Amino acid sequence: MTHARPTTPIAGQKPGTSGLRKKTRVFMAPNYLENFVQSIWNAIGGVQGKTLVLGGDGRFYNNHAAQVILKMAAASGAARVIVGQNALLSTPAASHLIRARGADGGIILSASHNPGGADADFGVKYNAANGGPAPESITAKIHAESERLQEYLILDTPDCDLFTPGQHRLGEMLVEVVDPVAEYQALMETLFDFNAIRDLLATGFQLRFDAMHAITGPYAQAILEQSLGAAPGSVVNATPLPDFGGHHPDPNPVWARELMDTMFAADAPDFGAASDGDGDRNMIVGRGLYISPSDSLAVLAANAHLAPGYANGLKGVARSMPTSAAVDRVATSRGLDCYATPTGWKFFGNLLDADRASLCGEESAGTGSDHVREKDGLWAVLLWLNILAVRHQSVAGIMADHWAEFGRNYYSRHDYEGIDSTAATKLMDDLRNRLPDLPGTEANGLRISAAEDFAYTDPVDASVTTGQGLQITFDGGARLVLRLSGTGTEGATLRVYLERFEDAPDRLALDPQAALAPVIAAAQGLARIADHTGRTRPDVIT
Ligand code: VG1
Ligand code: CO
Repeated sequence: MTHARPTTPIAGQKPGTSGLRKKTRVFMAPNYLENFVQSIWNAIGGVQGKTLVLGGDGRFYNNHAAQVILKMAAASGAARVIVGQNALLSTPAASHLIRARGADGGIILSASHNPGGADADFGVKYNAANGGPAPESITAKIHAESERLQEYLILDTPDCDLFTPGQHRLGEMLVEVVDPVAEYQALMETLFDFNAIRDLLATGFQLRFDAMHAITGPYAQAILEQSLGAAPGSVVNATPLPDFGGHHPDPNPVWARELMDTMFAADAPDFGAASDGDGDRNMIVGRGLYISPSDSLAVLAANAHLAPGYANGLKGVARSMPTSAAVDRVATSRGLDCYATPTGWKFFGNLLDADRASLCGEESAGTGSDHVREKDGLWAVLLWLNILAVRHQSVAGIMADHWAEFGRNYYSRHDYEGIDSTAATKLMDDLRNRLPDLPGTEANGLRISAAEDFAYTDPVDASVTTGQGLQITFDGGARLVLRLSGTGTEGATLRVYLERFEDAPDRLALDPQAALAPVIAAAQGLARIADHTGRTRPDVIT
C-alpha cells in the first residue's frame, strides 16, 4: 500500500562536494532521509518507469536507508532497482552498473572518508544516467525541492530480501540483487593485462592492500588475491565494518598509519596501497616511499599506454585546481589537453562524456578514467601494477625516472580540522578581500605574480561555478591554495594546498615539507591562520 505522508521542509539539505553528508543521527531523525530522497525524485522529474542502481559502503544505517529508498522508489513507480547484495556497492562499481545497465541513475549511500557509526557520519549521493555524480544544476534543484517539500510517498510493506541474489518484487517494482564485485571485476579485466600482473606476482613481488575495514575488502580479495594470485593475507582489514573499526577510512599517511609502518619497515613489501570508505580513492606507497596523489596522477598519465585499455593513448587529462601541476607537465610533453576543474568529481563528468579527457585526478587520492564516471581506487592500484609489470622497475625507480624527465612538483596539503565556522569564513573573507592588492607584493621573500578567487567555466556546457578556492601564485611557479572543505559535518575544515617546482637534478629527492618551507611560511603570513583559528599547526599533513 502506498502512503503519501505529509512532511515539512528540513533546512540544510544542500549537497556539498560529494552528496549530502551529515551526522548519522541527523539522518536518523524523523523524515530526514525520506525528505531528501523525495527531493531527489522531484528534482529529476520523478522515477516513474525508471531503472535505478542502489548500494553503499556498508556503514551504520546503510541497510535501513536502502530499505527506505527501495520502498520510496516502489511507491513512486520505479520499474526496477539493481541493488548490490546486502546493499553493498563501491562507488566506482555503482557508477559502472548505472552505465552497463543503461539505468536512469543511482543512489550511493556513503560519507566516503568520513568515519562511520551511530555517532559518526552518513551520506547520500545521487548519480545521473552517465554514472557520474549529479552536476551542480541537479544538486541545486534537489536542494530547492527540499525547501518546499510537503509530502513523500512510501510503500507500507515488509523489508525486501537483499541477501539472496536474483529478482525480487517490492509491490510492482522489480528488485534485482547482484554480486557487487562480478561486473566490476569483468570491467577491470578488459582494461588491464591480468596475465602480466599474475606473472609479476608469481616472481615473488609482494603487495599489501589495506581496505581499512571498508568497501574495497571484498573487491580486493576477489581481484588481487583470488584472480591475480597475490598471497593470501595480502589484503588486510578486508571485512567491511559498520564503523570501519573505529577509524577514518581515509587513505593518507595519517589515517593509514598501519600501512605506512609496514611499507617503511626493513622487510617492506614491494608495493602498498589503501582505499577509502566507498572505494573511490587510492593511496600508493612504494617500499620506503610515499607517492603523493598528484605525482601518482602524473605517473599514470605518463604510463597509461602500457595497459591494454589505454594502449591508444589518452584523449586529454584533467585535474582539480588544487592538485599539483605535475600532470600538466606530462600533458605538455605528450601534446595532451589539460583541464583544471573545481574540487569534486562532478566537474569531470562533462569532460569525460565529451571525450575531452580520459584520465582525471585529485590531490586527495582520487584518480580515475573514462571507464566509469567516478574516481576508482582499485582501478588506480591495478594500473600501477600493470605499469610495474611492464616496466620491471621498483616504485622508487619509476618515480626517479619520472622526476628526472619532468621535474618534481613538491606538494603537500595541510588541514586544520573542526575549526570554528565563523572564524574560518572570516579568514577566507579577509584574504579574498586582499587578493586584488597582492600581485607584485612579497610574502616571506616570495613575489606574488597572481591572486584569484577560482571560478570555472565548464568548456562543454558553459556553466559557471564561482568561489572554488583562493589561489596565489608566486614567481617561479610556486603556488598556494586555500579552500574550505565541503564534506565535513562538524565546524569547518580549512585546507591549505602548497606546491613548488624543482628541476635541478640534485634537488629531486628533498623532504617535501622542507622543500615547501617558504610556501608554508607565506601561507601562514598571508592568511594569518594562527590569528584567525588559534591553531599553530595543522591537524593532518598529507
Ligand atoms: C574532499 C576532497 C575532494 C573529493 C571529495 C569527495 O572534498 O578534497 O577532492 O572529491 O572529498 O571525495 P572536500 O570538499 O572535503 O575538500 V570522497 O572519496 O569523500 O567521495
Ligand atoms: Co570516497
